[in-house]
Amino acid sequence: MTLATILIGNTAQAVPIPLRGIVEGFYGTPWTFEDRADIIDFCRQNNLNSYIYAPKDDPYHREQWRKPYPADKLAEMKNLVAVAKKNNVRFIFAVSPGLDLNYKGDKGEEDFRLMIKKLDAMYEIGVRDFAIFFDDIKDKNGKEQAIFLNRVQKNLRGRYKDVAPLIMVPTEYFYFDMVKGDKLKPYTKDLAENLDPRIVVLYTGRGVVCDGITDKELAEVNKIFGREVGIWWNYPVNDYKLTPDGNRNVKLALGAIEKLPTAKMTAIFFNPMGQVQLSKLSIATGAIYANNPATYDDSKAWDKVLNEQFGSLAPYMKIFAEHSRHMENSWAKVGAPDAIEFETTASNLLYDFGKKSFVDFAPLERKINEMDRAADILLKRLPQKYLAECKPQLEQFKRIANADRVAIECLKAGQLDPKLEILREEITANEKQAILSEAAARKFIDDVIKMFDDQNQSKRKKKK
Ligand code: LOG
Repeated sequence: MTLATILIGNTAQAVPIPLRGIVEGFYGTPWTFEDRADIIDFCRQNNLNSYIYAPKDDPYHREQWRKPYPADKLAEMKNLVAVAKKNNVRFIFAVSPGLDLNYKGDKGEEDFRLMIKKLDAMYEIGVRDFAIFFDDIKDKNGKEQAIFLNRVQKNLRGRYKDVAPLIMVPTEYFYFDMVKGDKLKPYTKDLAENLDPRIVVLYTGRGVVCDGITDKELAEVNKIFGREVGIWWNYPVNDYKLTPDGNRNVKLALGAIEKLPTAKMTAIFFNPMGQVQLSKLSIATGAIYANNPATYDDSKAWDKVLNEQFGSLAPYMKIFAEHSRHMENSWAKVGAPDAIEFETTASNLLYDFGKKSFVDFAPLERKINEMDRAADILLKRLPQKYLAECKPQLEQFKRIANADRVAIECLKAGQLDPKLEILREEITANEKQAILSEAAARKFIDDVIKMFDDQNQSKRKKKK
């Protein structure tokens, strides 16, 4: 310890997570090479040291993993690897061979050879970090996967002294899928028992997309695998919020990273949205976390990053982002609730309505006006690179604010204006491409319409 570090005094030293960065691991249109170069530069600026190349819908990464990259793609990759090197960011090249990988016999030997050939080609263009992922596949042979990975690792590290330990994702990659009751499921048991202890295992938490990981939960999974596992964190990724017609990136995850462990750990990778620029908001908070988990404060980090990234537009961006940070469906749940203050103000108002002689609409009206104004300003002044990624959502935000205002007018008038139902139809139609504030500002419209419907129904009943 130097004198300087001692003199800093009692303030705890920052302990960054050794491997920290981004995993381009989502379904849907992969980022472009320009996007990736930009995000690697962003990594350097935010002291993130790794980028994993693993776009599910790059055929050469998964469905046709055996095929070598054609010359033009390889040239782009080579450039990117150079950009990463210049920025001091590890470029981790991943293959997902599990859809049809053979382990045994001649086919097994052939596939092993093809995998090595694929990775060798990447070594030649400068890649020194490799990953093999087995998520989202049917095959669950833990032992064979382990043998395969051990062999790949041994082969590469045998020939190249400068290759980092392999990184892998299991087929049972979230805790609730690894166990049944208090027992390990056979796949996880076989994998954990056979996998070279130097290979880095990534997992996603108790679920695929879940509301945080505690130190205790992480310790449990470390125990299962007999090593310090790393985290593949599924926020801000938004590929699973599917609309009926299959749109993937309709809800933007603009919140802060939150609820992650403070205990020492080995790696964390954030899986981003298809929207590369807007992913930087939550990932920059993740970078603050990853550089010092023990002192991380999500709401402070969020404010800091909003200011850094959006300058004078930060207050408006914050209003918008507050309504677009919680991600939830039947199996996924992550991110702070949307617009908590709006929600409580609106529910209190509806609770009071009809019970009290005086209801104060002003607080909610103020919020609605702020939303409307923020949407206008952002639509007008947000730089094009951001606007290109959130115009439908901003327009939807404005529609919702507008309908909320009409909903309040209805409450004041004591009757439902058919206009509100028309506005809601318009919003519903646009939910094919833009969703936000489902449990707050968007919900208020439904709540008001329902309230009048219920009233009318009970009136009708009374008449009968
Ligand atoms: C995939 C990932 C996807 C994410 C969110 C992992 C390890 N794999 O359910 O590619 O982006 O969930 O939809 C996943 O998370 N599978």
